[in-house]
Amino acid sequence: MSALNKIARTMVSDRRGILAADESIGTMSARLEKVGVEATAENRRVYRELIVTTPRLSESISGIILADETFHQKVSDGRTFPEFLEDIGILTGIKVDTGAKPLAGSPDEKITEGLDGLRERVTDYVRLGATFAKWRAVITIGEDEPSARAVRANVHALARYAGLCQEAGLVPIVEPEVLMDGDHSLERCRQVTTAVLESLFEELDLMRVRLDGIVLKPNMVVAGTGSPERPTVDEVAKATVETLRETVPSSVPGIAFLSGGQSPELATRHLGAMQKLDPLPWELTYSFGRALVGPALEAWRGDEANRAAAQNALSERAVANAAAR
Ligand code: 5MM
Repeated sequence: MSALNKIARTMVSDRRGILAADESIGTMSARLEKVGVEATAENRRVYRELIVTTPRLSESISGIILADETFHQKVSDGRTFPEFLEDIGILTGIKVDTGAKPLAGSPDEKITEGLDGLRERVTDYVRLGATFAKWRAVITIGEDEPSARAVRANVHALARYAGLCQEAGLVPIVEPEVLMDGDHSLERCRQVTTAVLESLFEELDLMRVRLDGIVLKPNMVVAGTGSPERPTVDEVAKATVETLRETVPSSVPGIAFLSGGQSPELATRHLGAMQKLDPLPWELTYSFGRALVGPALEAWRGDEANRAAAQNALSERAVANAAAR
């Protein structure tokens, strides 16, 4: 077993999942302000410390994805976040993309940037304790979207990123997110997700990315948030697993879903229903952001007196997702 494959397997096995705590400064600041907390670097640090010090977190969480700011910050006892995570048995991941920007020629679509200087940056992150990385591409569904341009540009960037990570010894989480925004049907989401994943695996192959050393982080196949369609949990589970069976080679060790704006409970129910659709050639787990930490942030609201309640809210989601697996 290669070192990359070993890390990837650790990330997705033992019923554990990956916590996405890598909100960019802008996103994290907006989320803090929404719950009445001033958006300072120190408050972002305090909030992230609350998350990582949740009791028994490592029983259900295998890895935590950090943003660059948090990666270089320290917990109260002076250890860096990567040092602290290593001590409690959780792998450190790092978000290495620099965000989704408007795509030239398609102003309503996005291309994720961050390839310039990436070889040097990933080398530094490895030296400071990272074992895996994350890059998120965003694909929009609309009347004329996604364009072939947007899909090709994004899967190309994902594959280049994945290759550079593997070269440095980091497992790349490859995240092509087909957004839930819009009034499209579940069937349309399925078609777009299929096309994006087919294109992604062609590009990963072209760039000589070792599939046994990645973790795929896709969207679930759902109807758009503005669609009148309300698919059942079983319908979403079936459409998602069928789409993945058609497109994801069995050499990929694990698939860790994003939640994409689903409620925490619904995301967990979808994950649970998929486990029953045997045989699954890969581990199916989660790498939720909002669906894991949303209730904790609401409970905390910046008040130290709410610390235990917030950590309980996170534990509850983590344990529920472990049980769903
Ligand atoms: C935690 O949010 C991540 C970073 O987003 P920004 O760079 O926009 O702040 C995000 O990439 C996240 O890891 C995934 O989208 C999954 O999160 P959800 O909330 O969809 O499960």
